[in-house]
Amino acid sequence: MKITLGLSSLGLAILLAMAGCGKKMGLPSESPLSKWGAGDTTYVRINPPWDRNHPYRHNFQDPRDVIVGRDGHIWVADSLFIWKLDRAGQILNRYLVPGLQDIKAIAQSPTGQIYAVRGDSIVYLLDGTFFLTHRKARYTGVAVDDENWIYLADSGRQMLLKFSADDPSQSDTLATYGTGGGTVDLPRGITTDISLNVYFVQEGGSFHVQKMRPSATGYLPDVYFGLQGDSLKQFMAPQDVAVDADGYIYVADTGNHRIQKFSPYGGLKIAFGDSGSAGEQFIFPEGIAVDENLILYIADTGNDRVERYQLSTEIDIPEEP
Ligand SMILES: [Ca+2]
Repeated sequence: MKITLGLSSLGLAILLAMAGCGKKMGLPSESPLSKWGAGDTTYVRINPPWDRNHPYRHNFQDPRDVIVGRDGHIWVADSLFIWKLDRAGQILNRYLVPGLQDIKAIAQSPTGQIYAVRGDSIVYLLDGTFFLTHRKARYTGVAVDDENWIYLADSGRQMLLKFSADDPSQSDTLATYGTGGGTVDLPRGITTDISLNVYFVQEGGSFHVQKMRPSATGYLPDVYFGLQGDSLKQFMAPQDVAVDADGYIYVADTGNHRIQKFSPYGGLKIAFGDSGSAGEQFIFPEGIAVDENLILYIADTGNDRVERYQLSTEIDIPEEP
């Protein structure tokens, strides 16, 4: 299926509608669960958190996405800025994109370009170049693969799409609205892996976490799970997903104020976090990323901070097939 791209050239004004800001969120969970781990493997918080009390003074305001960039840096999008940090948290730069506030998600291309989405548009970083828009779109997630294809979750039109950053006339629809695996209902965060599988989370319906794989005839549902709720392997308005080099899936279970980790097949490995501002607590965390050392970076949105967590051991846990 071909889609129409409203593509404009460099220098056009950014026209950003203020629509699409309402977000459904679950109530804070009253679940007694605070942490669950198999065996003796747990996630340990790396101190200090990146917040305003840190020596580097990370004055984040509602950080909503964090990525491990292809340039090796950590990039954070908050309500005003896109921040570029090194792995130790030192602030290397802070970009104000003119007219572009409340960025929902960011991604970095193989050439180092940062793409940011906010409701109805996708833009280049730095010069604020207006890159793509659609009147009915509400972009809620963005990813870029090694071949410079840009993937978008569009909650307005209820679809996942991708297009080539090198030739935007090349585009494809990956999924459309539905209730089963391989369909979307209010999709949010999206990411890809080295095999070009596509992972996304969604707020609506069921199957809140999904993996799709490319095939000769299009994208096929591969792994999908998750009902709404606050039990293990249930979700409340999850906003982001990350995948590591071994295919483990990490979900920002935003409305439950926790992180859940799954095997490549969807078996629950670990869940941790509950509502609050202390250690091992989050308030509506909206973004998650994982680096090559398996350190998790979590945009703890409601606490205005970025948290890092590391696995306490490398002990193997028997796989759930
Ligand atoms: Ca993300």
